[in-house]
Amino acid sequence: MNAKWIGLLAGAAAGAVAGGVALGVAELFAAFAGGAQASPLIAVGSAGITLTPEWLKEFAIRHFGTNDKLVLLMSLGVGIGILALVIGIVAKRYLKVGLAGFAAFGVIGAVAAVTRPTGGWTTVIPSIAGCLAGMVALFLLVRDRSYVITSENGETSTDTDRRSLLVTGAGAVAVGGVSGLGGELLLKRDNVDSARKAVRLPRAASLAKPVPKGAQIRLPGMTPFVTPNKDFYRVDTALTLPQISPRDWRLRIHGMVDHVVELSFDDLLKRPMLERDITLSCVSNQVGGRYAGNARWLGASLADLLRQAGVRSGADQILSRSSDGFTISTPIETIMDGRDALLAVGMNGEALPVAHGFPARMIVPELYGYVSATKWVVDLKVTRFATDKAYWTKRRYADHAPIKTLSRIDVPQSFARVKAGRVPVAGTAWAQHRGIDLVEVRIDNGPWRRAELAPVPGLDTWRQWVLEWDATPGSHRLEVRATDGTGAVQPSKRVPVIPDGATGWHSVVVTVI
Ligand SMILES: Nc1nc2c(c(=O)[nH]1)N[C@H]1C(S)=C(S)[C@@H](COP(=O)(O)O)O[C@H]1N2
Ligand SMILES: [Mo]
Repeated sequence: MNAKWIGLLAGAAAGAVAGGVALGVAELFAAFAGGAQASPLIAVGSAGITLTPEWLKEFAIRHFGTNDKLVLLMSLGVGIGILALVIGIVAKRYLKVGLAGFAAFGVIGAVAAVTRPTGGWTTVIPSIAGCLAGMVALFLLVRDRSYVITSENGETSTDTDRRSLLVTGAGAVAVGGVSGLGGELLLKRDNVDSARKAVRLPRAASLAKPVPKGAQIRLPGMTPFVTPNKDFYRVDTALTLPQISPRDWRLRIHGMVDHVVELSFDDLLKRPMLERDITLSCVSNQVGGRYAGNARWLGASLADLLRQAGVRSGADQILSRSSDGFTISTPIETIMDGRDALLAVGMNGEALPVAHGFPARMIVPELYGYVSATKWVVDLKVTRFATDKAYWTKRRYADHAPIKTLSRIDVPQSFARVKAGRVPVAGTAWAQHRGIDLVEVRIDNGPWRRAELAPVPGLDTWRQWVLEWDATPGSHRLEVRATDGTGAVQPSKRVPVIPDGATGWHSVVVTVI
């Protein structure tokens, strides 16, 4: 290898190591100032999520699903890695330019952190400390280590002090690694997992209706009627999960109210608890999609809380806010009209999982999550649609968004090969709070046939259905549509997710052998 290539490689390695030092040191400082949200990768990633246009977010949710955040962080990591290599190479020739590159990173990280809704001034510290450490490392790694050797006969030559370079490099790797890992460990202190396990949920004052026998259609591949917490879909803008200790949690109800109400977690647990089976779904759910889940929630009545605060006339919206600054607008009327709108603390017999809003979240039957289901909720402002907009409604999504009637074929799966003869076709349909009255299936554009409906505990959950089909060899297209409790038939017209949810009929193609 010639000297030029060695120089390039050395520069790239110096950039990578200095970049590692910067991120590691930033992580360590984040453990003391600002928390995980303030570590530059998370801060820049979160700012990225806020700034991303909704079509791209929609694309990410659709294609990466719950992994969208992992994909974002990994792309960010790779991008920063490549930039660090380039900065290192440049720094070999032009040290000042390289240092300026690191400084720019620090500024971007600091600005991203401080402009987060939860960002106080201390959140700039991790980015700045990290970038200063990275600049020192870069300087030490690329500085000139050549020295002049004069031989006995007076001739001079130059050599490089490789040993000192190696020692510096190893030292930098150690500093980056130890501070990064140490920071990670220290940040884990903030985790509320043990506080969550210690929560004793109160007994329900009003029990859920028992789930009728037969609500679950027993077929291999069938969706479970109750979604286990670990399988419940997750959609949110949080790159790191908010860690809210129940001891510190407070809910403030204010705005157009007669009295401001403040509630601690203990106050909340003392309220009469309702236990209800409610199916939640996401506006980003495509026809045939999986962004719906059904759980048994335990929570206090939101309507009672609002009555206690005294909603002033003219108010038509609750603007709820999570601890990480995400907002949701919900029509007051849907909370007060007698449905089981909950401030929930329990999900399927345990405290809410952290990913699903621990210690408290909202659940309102019939409304898509983005207009109802605020996780990590800490603030309810009684206001007007004319005054306040929420996170997604500022981004072209509708203010009023009842969940649209959808039905889905779960078995057989699309492109399945099945044996000719009697084949059960089964699936799930939902029209929360209106209920499912009819599900029909047709094969190859034939006549619609009525499926058998499984029993349900109420109108607020999804409903399973099954139809026996005499399958003949060949390729067949199966289609499904549902009719809700108001008599409205699920429309065949495909409309996109934006602004208020997708519609269309789900179909699968199967090969019968
Ligand atoms: N704090 C917070 N709450 C949130 C969101 C969010 O991004 N942040 N997303 C909403 C959306 S769009 C949906 S569909 C539901 C999803 O709830 P889950 O993740 O428990 O399934 O949460 C809602 N509540
Ligand atoms: Mo959603």
